[in-house]
Amino acid sequence: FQSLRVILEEKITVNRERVAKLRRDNGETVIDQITADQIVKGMRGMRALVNETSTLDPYSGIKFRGLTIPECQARLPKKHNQPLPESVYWLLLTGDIPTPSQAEELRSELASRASLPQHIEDMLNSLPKSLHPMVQLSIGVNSLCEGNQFDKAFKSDCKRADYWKSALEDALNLVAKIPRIAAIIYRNAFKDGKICAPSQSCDLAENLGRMLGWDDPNFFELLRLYLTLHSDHEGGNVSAHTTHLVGSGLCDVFRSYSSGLNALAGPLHGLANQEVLKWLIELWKIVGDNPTEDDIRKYVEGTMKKGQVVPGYGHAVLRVPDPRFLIELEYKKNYIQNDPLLNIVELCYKVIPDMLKQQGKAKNPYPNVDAGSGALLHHYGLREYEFFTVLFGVSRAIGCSASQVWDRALLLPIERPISLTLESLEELVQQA
Ligand code: CMX
Repeated sequence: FQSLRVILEEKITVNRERVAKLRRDNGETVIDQITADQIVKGMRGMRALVNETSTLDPYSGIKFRGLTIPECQARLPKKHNQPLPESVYWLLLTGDIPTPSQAEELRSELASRASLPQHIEDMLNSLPKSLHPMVQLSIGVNSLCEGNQFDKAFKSDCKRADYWKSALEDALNLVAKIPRIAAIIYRNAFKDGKICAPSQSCDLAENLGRMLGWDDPNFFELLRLYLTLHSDHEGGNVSAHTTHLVGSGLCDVFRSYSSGLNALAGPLHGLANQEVLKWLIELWKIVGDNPTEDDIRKYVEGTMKKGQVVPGYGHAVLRVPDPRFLIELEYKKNYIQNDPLLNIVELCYKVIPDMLKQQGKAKNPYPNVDAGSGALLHHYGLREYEFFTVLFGVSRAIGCSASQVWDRALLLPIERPISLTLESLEELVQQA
Protein backbone atom coordinates (compact mmCIF):
# COMPACT_ATOMS: atom_id res chain seq x y z
CA PHE A 1 0.00 0.00 0.00
CA GLN A 2 2.88 2.34 0.81
CA SER A 3 4.28 1.89 -2.70
CA LEU A 4 0.87 2.72 -4.20
CA ARG A 5 0.86 5.98 -2.26
CA VAL A 6 4.39 6.88 -3.33
CA ILE A 7 3.67 6.13 -6.99
CA LEU A 8 0.47 8.16 -6.88
CA GLU A 9 2.20 11.08 -5.19
CA GLU A 10 4.77 11.28 -8.00
CA LYS A 11 2.12 11.02 -10.71
CA ILE A 12 -0.10 13.58 -9.06
CA THR A 13 2.70 16.14 -8.95
CA VAL A 14 3.33 15.65 -12.68
CA ASN A 15 -0.36 15.80 -13.59
CA ARG A 16 -1.03 18.90 -11.54
CA GLU A 17 1.71 20.57 -13.57
CA ARG A 18 -0.04 19.43 -16.76
CA VAL A 19 -3.30 21.00 -15.62
CA ALA A 20 -1.52 24.23 -14.67
CA LYS A 21 0.22 24.37 -18.07
CA LEU A 22 -2.99 23.59 -19.94
CA ARG A 23 -4.80 26.38 -18.15
CA ARG A 24 -1.90 28.82 -18.49
CA ASP A 25 -1.27 28.20 -22.21
CA ASN A 26 -4.71 27.22 -23.50
CA GLY A 27 -7.28 27.99 -20.86
CA GLU A 28 -9.34 30.09 -23.29
CA THR A 29 -8.95 27.83 -26.36
CA VAL A 30 -12.29 26.78 -27.85
CA ILE A 31 -12.36 23.03 -28.41
CA ASP A 32 -16.00 22.31 -29.16
CA GLN A 33 -19.43 23.76 -29.92
CA ILE A 34 -22.77 22.91 -28.39
CA THR A 35 -25.91 22.55 -30.48
CA ALA A 36 -29.47 23.09 -29.27
CA ASP A 37 -30.08 19.40 -30.03
CA GLN A 38 -27.37 18.35 -27.60
CA ILE A 39 -28.98 20.41 -24.88
CA VAL A 40 -32.42 18.83 -25.29
CA LYS A 41 -31.11 15.33 -26.04
CA GLY A 42 -29.13 14.43 -22.93
CA MET A 43 -25.88 16.22 -23.83
CA ARG A 44 -24.88 13.41 -26.24
CA GLY A 45 -21.37 13.79 -27.56
CA MET A 46 -20.68 16.90 -25.46
CA ARG A 47 -17.09 16.79 -24.24
CA ALA A 48 -17.34 18.46 -20.87
CA LEU A 49 -15.72 16.32 -18.16
CA VAL A 50 -12.24 15.34 -17.06
CA ASN A 51 -11.89 11.65 -16.27
CA GLU A 52 -8.52 9.94 -16.16
CA THR A 53 -9.31 6.27 -15.64
CA SER A 54 -10.77 5.24 -19.00
CA THR A 55 -11.87 6.43 -22.42
CA LEU A 56 -14.69 5.20 -24.64
CA ASP A 57 -14.45 5.22 -28.41
CA PRO A 58 -17.69 4.65 -30.35
CA TYR A 59 -15.97 2.10 -32.60
CA SER A 60 -13.21 0.45 -30.59
CA GLY A 61 -14.94 0.57 -27.20
CA ILE A 62 -13.55 0.96 -23.71
CA LYS A 63 -9.88 1.45 -22.88
CA PHE A 64 -8.65 1.32 -19.31
CA ARG A 65 -5.76 3.77 -19.12
CA GLY A 66 -5.14 3.21 -22.83
CA LEU A 67 -5.50 -0.58 -22.76
CA THR A 68 -8.35 -2.50 -24.39
CA ILE A 69 -9.83 -5.30 -22.33
CA PRO A 70 -8.03 -8.01 -24.37
CA GLU A 71 -4.79 -6.09 -23.73
CA CYS A 72 -5.61 -6.03 -20.02
CA GLN A 73 -6.28 -9.77 -20.17
CA ALA A 74 -2.90 -10.33 -21.78
CA ARG A 75 -0.79 -7.96 -19.70
CA LEU A 76 -2.21 -7.59 -16.18
CA PRO A 77 -1.25 -9.98 -13.39
CA LYS A 78 -3.80 -12.78 -13.45
CA LYS A 79 -5.20 -15.66 -11.53
CA HIS A 80 -5.77 -18.53 -13.96
CA ASN A 81 -6.75 -16.78 -17.20
CA GLN A 82 -8.35 -13.53 -16.06
CA PRO A 83 -6.82 -10.37 -14.62
CA LEU A 84 -6.97 -10.04 -10.87
CA PRO A 85 -9.52 -7.29 -10.05
CA GLU A 86 -6.80 -5.81 -7.85
CA SER A 87 -4.51 -5.40 -10.86
CA VAL A 88 -7.32 -3.62 -12.73
CA TYR A 89 -7.73 -1.32 -9.73
CA TRP A 90 -3.98 -0.61 -9.64
CA LEU A 91 -4.05 0.18 -13.36
CA LEU A 92 -7.02 2.54 -13.03
CA LEU A 93 -5.52 4.29 -10.01
CA THR A 94 -1.98 4.73 -11.29
CA GLY A 95 -2.06 4.29 -15.07
CA ASP A 96 0.62 1.59 -14.70
CA ILE A 97 0.47 -2.15 -15.19
CA PRO A 98 1.30 -3.48 -11.72
CA THR A 99 4.03 -6.01 -11.17
CA PRO A 100 2.79 -9.28 -9.68
CA SER A 101 4.13 -8.18 -6.29
CA GLN A 102 2.31 -4.83 -6.51
CA ALA A 103 -0.93 -6.64 -7.40
CA GLU A 104 -0.34 -8.96 -4.46
CA GLU A 105 0.36 -6.02 -2.15
CA LEU A 106 -2.97 -4.44 -3.10
CA ARG A 107 -4.80 -7.78 -2.87
CA SER A 108 -3.49 -8.32 0.63
CA GLU A 109 -4.30 -4.74 1.68
CA LEU A 110 -7.88 -5.00 0.40
CA ALA A 111 -8.37 -8.44 1.97
CA SER A 112 -7.25 -7.02 5.33
CA ARG A 113 -9.98 -4.37 5.08
CA ALA A 114 -12.77 -6.65 3.84
CA SER A 115 -14.84 -7.01 7.00
CA LEU A 116 -17.63 -4.65 8.06
CA PRO A 117 -18.36 -3.03 11.42
CA GLN A 118 -20.86 -5.21 13.31
CA HIS A 119 -23.48 -2.44 13.40
CA ILE A 120 -23.47 -2.25 9.59
CA GLU A 121 -23.94 -6.03 9.35
CA ASP A 122 -26.81 -5.74 11.88
CA MET A 123 -28.35 -2.87 9.93
CA LEU A 124 -28.17 -4.83 6.65
CA ASN A 125 -29.64 -7.90 8.35
CA SER A 126 -32.57 -5.82 9.59
CA LEU A 127 -33.59 -4.57 6.11
CA PRO A 128 -36.74 -6.11 4.64
CA LYS A 129 -35.95 -8.93 2.21
CA SER A 130 -38.39 -7.39 -0.22
CA LEU A 131 -36.39 -4.15 -0.50
CA HIS A 132 -34.72 -4.20 -3.92
CA PRO A 133 -31.09 -5.35 -3.59
CA MET A 134 -29.86 -2.15 -5.27
CA VAL A 135 -31.57 -0.02 -2.62
CA GLN A 136 -29.98 -2.18 0.06
CA LEU A 137 -26.59 -1.79 -1.61
CA SER A 138 -26.93 1.97 -1.74
CA ILE A 139 -27.93 2.06 1.94
CA GLY A 140 -25.02 -0.21 2.87
CA VAL A 141 -22.46 1.89 0.98
CA ASN A 142 -23.91 5.13 2.36
CA SER A 143 -23.58 3.79 5.90
CA LEU A 144 -19.85 3.17 5.39
CA CYS A 145 -19.35 6.94 5.47
CA GLU A 146 -19.36 6.98 9.27
CA GLY A 147 -15.87 7.98 10.40
CA ASN A 148 -14.56 8.30 6.85
CA GLN A 149 -11.04 9.65 6.42
CA PHE A 150 -11.93 12.37 3.93
CA ASP A 151 -14.33 14.14 6.31
CA LYS A 152 -11.74 13.93 9.07
CA ALA A 153 -9.13 15.52 6.82
CA PHE A 154 -11.58 18.18 5.66
CA LYS A 155 -12.48 19.12 9.21
CA SER A 156 -8.84 19.16 10.35
CA ASP A 157 -6.25 21.55 8.99
CA CYS A 158 -5.41 19.24 6.07
CA LYS A 159 -4.40 21.21 2.98
CA ARG A 160 -6.59 20.84 -0.12
CA ALA A 161 -3.54 19.56 -1.98
CA ASP A 162 -3.48 16.56 0.37
CA TYR A 163 -7.18 15.66 0.20
CA TRP A 164 -6.40 12.86 -2.25
CA LYS A 165 -4.58 10.92 0.48
CA SER A 166 -7.68 10.50 2.64
CA ALA A 167 -9.78 10.01 -0.50
CA LEU A 168 -7.49 7.10 -1.39
CA GLU A 169 -7.95 5.56 2.07
CA ASP A 170 -11.73 5.74 1.67
CA ALA A 171 -11.59 4.45 -1.90
CA LEU A 172 -9.64 1.38 -0.77
CA ASN A 173 -12.13 0.79 2.04
CA LEU A 174 -15.05 1.04 -0.38
CA VAL A 175 -13.59 -1.48 -2.84
CA ALA A 176 -12.54 -3.80 -0.01
CA LYS A 177 -15.89 -3.76 1.82
CA ILE A 178 -18.51 -3.58 -0.92
CA PRO A 179 -18.25 -7.33 -1.77
CA ARG A 180 -19.30 -8.20 1.77
CA ILE A 181 -22.24 -5.78 1.67
CA ALA A 182 -23.33 -7.37 -1.62
CA ALA A 183 -22.95 -10.90 -0.27
CA ILE A 184 -24.93 -10.16 2.90
CA ILE A 185 -27.74 -8.74 0.76
CA TYR A 186 -27.72 -11.87 -1.41
CA ARG A 187 -27.60 -14.33 1.49
CA ASN A 188 -30.43 -12.50 3.28
CA ALA A 189 -32.71 -11.96 0.29
CA PHE A 190 -32.30 -15.32 -1.43
CA LYS A 191 -30.64 -17.83 0.93
CA ASP A 192 -30.54 -18.65 4.63
CA GLY A 193 -28.83 -15.45 5.80
CA LYS A 194 -25.67 -17.32 6.85
CA ILE A 195 -22.41 -16.08 5.37
CA CYS A 196 -18.76 -17.10 5.65
CA ALA A 197 -16.07 -14.64 6.72
CA PRO A 198 -13.84 -13.03 4.07
CA SER A 199 -10.51 -14.81 3.70
CA GLN A 200 -7.13 -13.08 3.97
CA SER A 201 -5.71 -15.21 1.19
CA CYS A 202 -8.34 -14.78 -1.54
CA ASP A 203 -8.57 -12.13 -4.22
CA LEU A 204 -11.63 -9.85 -4.40
CA ALA A 205 -13.45 -12.11 -6.85
CA GLU A 206 -12.95 -15.35 -4.95
CA ASN A 207 -13.85 -13.71 -1.65
CA LEU A 208 -17.02 -12.35 -3.22
CA GLY A 209 -17.88 -15.73 -4.73
CA ARG A 210 -17.25 -17.59 -1.48
CA MET A 211 -19.28 -15.15 0.59
CA LEU A 212 -22.13 -15.49 -1.92
CA GLY A 213 -21.99 -19.22 -1.16
CA TRP A 214 -20.08 -20.74 -4.10
CA ASP A 215 -17.13 -23.12 -3.94
CA ASP A 216 -16.49 -23.34 -7.66
CA PRO A 217 -13.19 -22.08 -9.16
CA ASN A 218 -14.93 -21.67 -12.53
CA PHE A 219 -17.44 -19.29 -10.99
CA PHE A 220 -14.61 -17.32 -9.36
CA GLU A 221 -12.98 -17.12 -12.78
CA LEU A 222 -16.19 -15.72 -14.27
CA LEU A 223 -16.41 -13.19 -11.43
CA ARG A 224 -12.86 -12.06 -12.22
CA LEU A 225 -13.91 -11.42 -15.79
CA TYR A 226 -17.17 -9.79 -14.68
CA LEU A 227 -15.40 -7.41 -12.28
CA THR A 228 -12.99 -6.38 -15.04
CA LEU A 229 -15.63 -5.89 -17.72
CA HIS A 230 -17.84 -3.73 -15.53
CA SER A 231 -15.13 -1.86 -13.61
CA ASP A 232 -15.23 1.38 -15.58
CA HIS A 233 -16.80 2.94 -18.68
CA GLU A 234 -15.38 6.50 -18.84
CA GLY A 235 -16.81 9.41 -16.91
CA GLY A 236 -19.99 10.43 -18.74
CA ASN A 237 -22.22 7.43 -18.01
CA VAL A 238 -25.03 7.97 -15.52
CA SER A 239 -23.44 6.29 -12.49
CA ALA A 240 -19.88 7.58 -12.97
CA HIS A 241 -21.11 11.08 -13.69
CA THR A 242 -23.40 11.04 -10.66
CA THR A 243 -20.54 9.89 -8.42
CA HIS A 244 -18.33 12.63 -9.81
CA LEU A 245 -21.03 15.30 -9.48
CA VAL A 246 -21.90 14.45 -5.87
CA GLY A 247 -18.21 14.11 -5.04
CA SER A 248 -17.50 17.53 -6.56
CA GLY A 249 -19.35 19.09 -3.64
CA LEU A 250 -16.72 17.36 -1.45
CA CYS A 251 -18.86 14.45 -0.34
CA ASP A 252 -16.76 11.45 0.62
CA VAL A 253 -16.62 8.48 -1.75
CA PHE A 254 -19.22 6.47 0.20
CA ARG A 255 -21.97 9.04 -0.13
CA SER A 256 -20.91 9.91 -3.69
CA TYR A 257 -20.90 6.29 -4.80
CA SER A 258 -24.11 5.53 -2.94
CA SER A 259 -25.69 8.18 -5.18
CA GLY A 260 -23.94 6.61 -8.16
CA LEU A 261 -25.52 3.29 -7.25
CA ASN A 262 -28.98 4.81 -7.29
CA ALA A 263 -28.12 6.11 -10.74
CA LEU A 264 -26.94 2.65 -11.77
CA ALA A 265 -30.30 1.23 -10.71
CA GLY A 266 -32.18 2.81 -13.65
CA PRO A 267 -33.45 0.32 -16.27
CA LEU A 268 -31.83 2.21 -19.14
CA HIS A 269 -28.47 1.94 -17.36
CA GLY A 270 -27.26 -0.79 -14.97
CA LEU A 271 -30.64 -2.33 -14.22
CA ALA A 272 -30.60 -3.54 -17.84
CA ASN A 273 -28.38 -6.30 -16.38
CA GLN A 274 -31.42 -7.75 -14.57
CA GLU A 275 -33.97 -6.75 -17.22
CA VAL A 276 -32.11 -8.71 -19.89
CA LEU A 277 -32.21 -11.93 -17.91
CA LYS A 278 -35.87 -11.49 -17.01
CA TRP A 279 -36.62 -10.93 -20.69
CA LEU A 280 -34.46 -13.89 -21.80
CA ILE A 281 -36.07 -16.28 -19.31
CA GLU A 282 -39.55 -15.32 -20.57
CA LEU A 283 -38.34 -15.84 -24.12
CA TRP A 284 -36.83 -19.22 -23.20
CA LYS A 285 -40.09 -20.34 -21.58
CA ILE A 286 -41.97 -19.54 -24.78
CA VAL A 287 -39.52 -20.87 -27.39
CA GLY A 288 -37.85 -23.77 -25.55
CA ASP A 289 -34.26 -25.00 -25.82
CA ASN A 290 -33.89 -25.02 -29.60
CA PRO A 291 -35.61 -21.97 -31.04
CA THR A 292 -35.43 -20.84 -34.65
CA GLU A 293 -34.52 -17.32 -35.72
CA ASP A 294 -38.21 -16.77 -36.49
CA ASP A 295 -39.17 -17.71 -32.91
CA ILE A 296 -36.82 -15.01 -31.63
CA ARG A 297 -38.09 -12.48 -34.17
CA LYS A 298 -41.71 -12.97 -33.05
CA TYR A 299 -40.81 -12.42 -29.41
CA VAL A 300 -38.74 -9.29 -30.17
CA GLU A 301 -41.58 -7.91 -32.30
CA GLY A 302 -43.87 -8.37 -29.30
CA THR A 303 -41.49 -6.35 -27.12
CA MET A 304 -41.27 -3.57 -29.69
CA LYS A 305 -45.05 -3.50 -30.26
CA LYS A 306 -45.51 -2.83 -26.55
CA GLY A 307 -43.31 0.24 -27.06
CA GLN A 308 -40.57 -1.24 -24.87
CA VAL A 309 -36.85 -1.14 -25.58
CA VAL A 310 -35.09 -4.43 -26.27
CA PRO A 311 -32.95 -4.75 -23.15
CA GLY A 312 -29.23 -5.24 -23.66
CA TYR A 313 -29.26 -3.59 -27.09
CA GLY A 314 -28.25 -0.06 -28.01
CA HIS A 315 -25.81 2.35 -26.44
CA ALA A 316 -25.52 6.10 -26.05
CA VAL A 317 -21.88 6.17 -27.21
CA LEU A 318 -20.94 2.86 -28.85
CA ARG A 319 -21.73 2.35 -32.53
CA VAL A 320 -20.54 -1.26 -32.84
CA PRO A 321 -21.24 -4.47 -30.90
CA ASP A 322 -19.90 -3.79 -27.42
CA PRO A 323 -16.43 -5.39 -27.22
CA ARG A 324 -17.36 -6.45 -23.68
CA PHE A 325 -20.27 -8.47 -25.09
CA LEU A 326 -17.95 -10.09 -27.63
CA ILE A 327 -15.63 -11.06 -24.78
CA GLU A 328 -18.60 -12.65 -23.01
CA LEU A 329 -19.30 -14.72 -26.14
CA GLU A 330 -15.64 -15.67 -26.33
CA TYR A 331 -15.78 -16.79 -22.70
CA LYS A 332 -18.80 -18.95 -23.48
CA LYS A 333 -16.98 -20.48 -26.44
CA ASN A 334 -13.89 -21.28 -24.37
CA TYR A 335 -15.45 -22.41 -21.12
CA ILE A 336 -19.05 -23.49 -21.59
CA GLN A 337 -20.12 -26.41 -23.73
CA ASN A 338 -23.84 -26.33 -24.24
CA ASP A 339 -26.09 -23.96 -22.37
CA PRO A 340 -29.53 -23.38 -23.94
CA LEU A 341 -29.89 -19.88 -22.50
CA LEU A 342 -26.46 -18.80 -23.75
CA ASN A 343 -27.31 -20.32 -27.14
CA ILE A 344 -30.40 -18.09 -27.17
CA VAL A 345 -28.18 -15.07 -26.37
CA GLU A 346 -26.12 -15.91 -29.47
CA LEU A 347 -29.19 -16.38 -31.62
CA CYS A 348 -30.53 -13.02 -30.44
CA TYR A 349 -27.27 -11.43 -31.60
CA LYS A 350 -27.90 -12.88 -35.07
CA VAL A 351 -31.46 -11.59 -35.25
CA ILE A 352 -31.94 -8.41 -33.22
CA PRO A 353 -29.47 -5.97 -34.86
CA ASP A 354 -31.25 -6.32 -38.23
CA MET A 355 -34.64 -5.84 -36.59
CA LEU A 356 -33.48 -2.67 -34.82
CA LYS A 357 -31.96 -1.43 -38.06
CA GLN A 358 -35.30 -2.01 -39.81
CA GLN A 359 -37.14 -0.21 -37.05
CA GLY A 360 -34.79 2.67 -37.81
CA LYS A 361 -34.76 4.34 -34.41
CA ALA A 362 -31.80 3.08 -32.39
CA LYS A 363 -28.52 4.72 -33.39
CA ASN A 364 -26.75 1.58 -32.25
CA PRO A 365 -28.62 -1.66 -33.02
CA TYR A 366 -25.97 -3.87 -31.43
CA PRO A 367 -25.70 -5.66 -28.06
CA ASN A 368 -24.12 -3.99 -25.06
CA VAL A 369 -22.38 -5.63 -22.07
CA ASP A 370 -25.70 -6.46 -20.40
CA ALA A 371 -26.85 -8.67 -23.29
CA GLY A 372 -24.66 -11.57 -22.14
CA SER A 373 -23.51 -11.03 -18.56
CA GLY A 374 -26.66 -12.28 -16.81
CA ALA A 375 -26.85 -15.50 -18.83
CA LEU A 376 -23.24 -16.27 -17.84
CA LEU A 377 -24.08 -15.81 -14.15
CA HIS A 378 -27.18 -17.96 -14.70
CA HIS A 379 -24.97 -20.73 -16.12
CA TYR A 380 -23.04 -20.97 -12.85
CA GLY A 381 -26.23 -21.07 -10.79
CA LEU A 382 -26.57 -17.39 -9.85
CA ARG A 383 -30.13 -16.98 -11.10
CA GLU A 384 -31.76 -14.35 -8.89
CA TYR A 385 -31.68 -11.60 -11.49
CA GLU A 386 -32.79 -8.89 -9.09
CA PHE A 387 -29.30 -9.26 -7.65
CA PHE A 388 -27.40 -8.81 -10.91
CA THR A 389 -27.08 -5.02 -10.83
CA VAL A 390 -25.57 -5.35 -7.35
CA LEU A 391 -22.66 -7.22 -8.93
CA PHE A 392 -22.42 -4.44 -11.51
CA GLY A 393 -22.28 -2.01 -8.56
CA VAL A 394 -19.51 -3.98 -6.84
CA SER A 395 -17.49 -3.85 -10.06
CA ARG A 396 -18.11 -0.19 -10.85
CA ALA A 397 -16.86 0.82 -7.37
CA ILE A 398 -13.40 0.08 -8.78
CA GLY A 399 -13.61 2.71 -11.52
CA CYS A 400 -15.72 5.31 -9.72
CA SER A 401 -13.55 5.32 -6.60
CA ALA A 402 -10.31 5.51 -8.63
CA SER A 403 -11.83 8.48 -10.48
CA GLN A 404 -12.69 10.22 -7.25
CA VAL A 405 -9.09 9.91 -6.07
CA TRP A 406 -8.09 11.70 -9.28
CA ASP A 407 -10.83 14.32 -8.87
CA ARG A 408 -9.17 15.22 -5.57
CA ALA A 409 -5.68 14.83 -7.00
CA LEU A 410 -6.38 17.28 -9.82
CA LEU A 411 -8.19 19.62 -7.43
CA LEU A 412 -11.28 19.57 -9.65
CA PRO A 413 -13.84 22.12 -8.44
CA ILE A 414 -17.51 21.83 -7.63
CA GLU A 415 -19.44 21.04 -10.82
CA ARG A 416 -21.94 23.72 -11.74
CA PRO A 417 -23.13 24.00 -15.34
CA ILE A 418 -25.93 26.36 -16.31
CA SER A 419 -29.43 25.20 -17.17
CA LEU A 420 -31.71 27.00 -19.62
CA THR A 421 -35.44 27.45 -19.81
CA LEU A 422 -37.01 26.56 -23.15
CA GLU A 423 -37.71 30.24 -23.65
CA SER A 424 -34.08 31.22 -23.15
CA LEU A 425 -32.97 28.38 -25.44
CA GLU A 426 -35.37 29.62 -28.15
CA GLU A 427 -33.98 33.13 -27.74
CA LEU A 428 -30.39 31.88 -27.96
CA VAL A 429 -31.19 29.95 -31.14
CA GLN A 430 -32.70 33.10 -32.69
CA GLN A 431 -29.63 35.14 -31.79
CA ALA A 432 -27.14 32.57 -33.13
N1 CMX B 1 -34.77 -1.22 -28.35
C1 CMX B 1 -35.71 -0.45 -28.93
N2 CMX B 1 -35.56 0.85 -29.19
C2 CMX B 1 -34.38 1.40 -28.88
C3 CMX B 1 -33.33 0.65 -28.32
C4 CMX B 1 -33.56 -0.70 -28.04
N3 CMX B 1 -32.64 -1.46 -27.45
N4 CMX B 1 -32.27 1.46 -28.13
C5 CMX B 1 -32.64 2.67 -28.55
N5 CMX B 1 -33.93 2.65 -29.00
C6 CMX B 1 -34.73 3.78 -29.41
C7 CMX B 1 -34.78 4.79 -28.28
O1 CMX B 1 -35.76 4.44 -27.32
C8 CMX B 1 -35.09 6.06 -29.01
O2 CMX B 1 -36.47 6.08 -29.30
P1 CMX B 1 -37.29 7.47 -29.33
O3 CMX B 1 -36.69 8.28 -30.40
O4 CMX B 1 -38.69 7.01 -29.61
O5 CMX B 1 -37.11 8.07 -27.97
C9 CMX B 1 -34.33 5.89 -30.31
O6 CMX B 1 -34.09 4.49 -30.47
C10 CMX B 1 -32.99 6.61 -30.33
O7 CMX B 1 -32.25 6.22 -29.21
P2 CMX B 1 -30.64 6.23 -29.25
O8 CMX B 1 -30.22 7.65 -29.48
O9 CMX B 1 -30.15 5.21 -30.17
O10 CMX B 1 -30.28 5.73 -27.80
P3 CMX B 1 -30.02 6.59 -26.49
O11 CMX B 1 -28.62 7.10 -26.56
O12 CMX B 1 -31.09 7.61 -26.26
O13 CMX B 1 -30.16 5.50 -25.34
C11 CMX B 1 -29.86 3.36 -24.39
C12 CMX B 1 -29.19 4.49 -25.17
C13 CMX B 1 -28.78 2.38 -23.97
C14 CMX B 1 -30.50 3.95 -23.14
C15 CMX B 1 -30.91 2.66 -25.31
O14 CMX B 1 -30.26 2.08 -26.41
C16 CMX B 1 -31.72 1.62 -24.57
O15 CMX B 1 -32.71 1.97 -23.94
N6 CMX B 1 -31.28 0.31 -24.62
C17 CMX B 1 -31.94 -0.75 -23.87
C18 CMX B 1 -31.57 -0.67 -22.39
C19 CMX B 1 -30.13 -1.11 -22.17
O16 CMX B 1 -29.67 -2.12 -22.64
N7 CMX B 1 -29.39 -0.29 -21.38
C20 CMX B 1 -28.01 -0.63 -20.98
C21 CMX B 1 -26.96 0.29 -21.61
C22 CMX B 1 -25.59 0.02 -21.06
C23 CMX B 1 -25.41 0.69 -19.72
O17 CMX B 1 -25.41 1.94 -19.63
O18 CMX B 1 -25.30 0.02 -18.71
